[in-house]
Amino acid sequence: MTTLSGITPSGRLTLGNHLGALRRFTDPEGFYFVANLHAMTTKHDPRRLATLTREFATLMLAAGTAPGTVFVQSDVNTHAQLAYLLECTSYVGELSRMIQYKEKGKGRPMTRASLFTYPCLMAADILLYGADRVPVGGDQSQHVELARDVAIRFNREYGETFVVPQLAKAAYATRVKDLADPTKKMSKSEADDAVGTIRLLDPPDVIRRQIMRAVTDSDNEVRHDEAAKPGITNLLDILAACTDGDPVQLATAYSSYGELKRDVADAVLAVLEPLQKEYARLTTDPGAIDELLAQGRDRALEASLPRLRAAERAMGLAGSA
Ligand code: AQP
Repeated sequence: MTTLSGITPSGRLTLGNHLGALRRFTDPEGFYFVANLHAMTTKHDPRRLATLTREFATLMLAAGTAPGTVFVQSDVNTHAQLAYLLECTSYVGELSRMIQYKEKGKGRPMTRASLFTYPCLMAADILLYGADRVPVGGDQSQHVELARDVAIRFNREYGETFVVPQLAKAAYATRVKDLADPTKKMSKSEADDAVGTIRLLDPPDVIRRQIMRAVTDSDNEVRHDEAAKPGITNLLDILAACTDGDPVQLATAYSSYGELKRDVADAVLAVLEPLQKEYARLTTDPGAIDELLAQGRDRALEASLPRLRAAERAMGLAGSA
């Protein structure tokens, strides 16, 4: 089974991204990429994109993702090349039904064309590596369905070329909620100074302060109850994810919110401080990071090129032997 996962540099990485994604990027045979091409579907600042791309790749390495499995999407040309072939296999009708396009584009004429064709690039990301099971949740599942449809159509029209991916329900992963509004998830595209978002590279005192100020409720009973007590439940979930504990069980140990928050802050910092130290260590040697990313790029290219070539041949493109 091929493990493949991308993470879009649309804002500075959060605790949610680490607990839900980054720290699970552990398959030494996997492919983990900074999806920088996906960060260009809406108005973007080139300098910030370049900075975030480098920061993401370095954080992936700092989090322990095996060197050689980490790469930057735009370094591996096969993604954009296959995306074009898949655009030639997709229909305007199906792409216009994509919820993200409808929500972010809202029918505005100045919507970037890439927001419309983005699902073809995501299909290319998946199909290039023959990923058979794609664990995604929420609004990404529609895009995996599209990747399936496109793969089936391509195989039927041009000959068996792609593994048709199965949509796998994402394994249970903590959904970290925003500390200021625990009814919504913590998202990296929030403003950089949003008080409810913990960034992986925030200084420890800032992180501790944010946790101590997390929104809770007024009855002062520590209980895991998402509907009635979203703030406390979020803190218990974070504590459980950082300590490998059970959130319901952990609740029984606390009689005050202050005590719980202090332990959450300690647990989060126990996870993030080593990550920050390793990040700082890596950044002292930019050449070594370049080298690791070049390894990842070459391995991804080698793994994906045969399928791109097969697709090109199947579609009748000359000179692609
Ligand atoms: N709050 C979260 N809790 C747990 N996991 C999370 N992930 C994101 N937020 C949380 C996981 O991180 C990865 C990021 O995937 P993505 O870059 O495609 O973006 P996303 O899922 O849309 O994440 P964000 O942080 O909310 O970004 P924006 O704000 O740009 O939309 C995924 O594996 C996701 O499950």
